[in-house]
Amino acid sequence: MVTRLAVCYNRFMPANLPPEYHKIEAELRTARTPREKIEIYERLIAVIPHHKGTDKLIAMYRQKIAKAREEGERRQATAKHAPTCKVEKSGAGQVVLVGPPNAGKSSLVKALTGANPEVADYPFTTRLPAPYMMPFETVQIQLIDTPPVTGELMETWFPEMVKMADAVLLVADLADPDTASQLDGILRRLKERKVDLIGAWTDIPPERFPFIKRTVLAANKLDIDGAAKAFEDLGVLLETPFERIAVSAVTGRGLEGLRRAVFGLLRVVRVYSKIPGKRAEKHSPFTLKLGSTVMDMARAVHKDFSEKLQYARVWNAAGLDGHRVNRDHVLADEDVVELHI
Ligand SMILES: Nc1nc2c(ncn2[C@@H]2O[C@H](COP(=O)(O)OP(=O)(O)O)[C@@H](O)[C@H]2O)c(=O)[nH]1
Ligand SMILES: [Mg+2]
Repeated sequence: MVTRLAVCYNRFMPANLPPEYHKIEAELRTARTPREKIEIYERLIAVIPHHKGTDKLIAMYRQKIAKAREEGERRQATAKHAPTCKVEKSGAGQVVLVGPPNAGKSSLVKALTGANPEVADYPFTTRLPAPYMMPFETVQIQLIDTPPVTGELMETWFPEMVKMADAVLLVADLADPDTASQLDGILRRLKERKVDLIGAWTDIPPERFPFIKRTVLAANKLDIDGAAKAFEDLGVLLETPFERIAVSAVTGRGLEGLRRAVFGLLRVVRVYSKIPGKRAEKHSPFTLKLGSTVMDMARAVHKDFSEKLQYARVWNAAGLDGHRVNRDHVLADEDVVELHI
């Protein structure tokens, strides 16, 4: 067996592989699960210099990845308890990060939430989904940091978790020239598993909910040389047109815009309730679905309120200044509402 392997490797092995290659390759000896093997094959492909002399070697690893993936799927299908990863929702909405290894998902979560997820410059540091709360003005949005995925390497629970989330934050790596094709691979794989990621302002036909997820693309590592050009190219190369926001988890550039875009994905309005004769409580809004009415708000406040509701008064930046509105008046983001029973 050992000799056969050696022969096989020699046949494809170009002479000038970098030292990391051999270090990573040595890890194969201890890899047990298909997932562990795929991780190592992907890392090997990443360090192999791409040129004519290495084509065969890369092709061989791609074949091995495909094989290991089939093996993994077979094992999961026959496993008694397939792993699930359900994250309890909290805050104004749940947004799951999706992206290839090393794109900076954990770094972004850290920069956006102030929390401390594990960050490392080697891929696959994050192994399980982990929720963190991101403050945005007066609300908190739940961000889920996730293990990296690729078109080849996606655990069966991953698409299920995306299905449960309210929206997706896709992360691209401006330092990686292959990032667009990596993202396309991820999108394709999700589609195979019946999850479609779409641009933020596309309408979702109600009968297909919840397998279509509004998505914004954070193109990370804006601080590196050539990032502006890479950002432009990404717009051309990506098959699906998402709203793209260039950010740097390191310098913090673009993060305010990203927070707002993530909030926009949720399609909710924040409304502040006001007691007659008192000032509005501007720090703890009710978050309601976009299109909600005064009556919906009354229901959210208290069941009794909705039964007895007569009218409401609304204050907002658009010019309502305590105007009287009826029960089916549609509320806007940041309206201050006084319910009258
Ligand atoms: N230059 C630069 N490096 C970054 C940025 N964000 C993350 N990184 C680096 O990219 C590597 C991977 O980051 P990590 O957050 O662990 O990526 P993940 O695998 O997607 O969670 C680490 O070495 C980070 O320090 C960024 O905005 N700029
Ligand atoms: Mg990570």
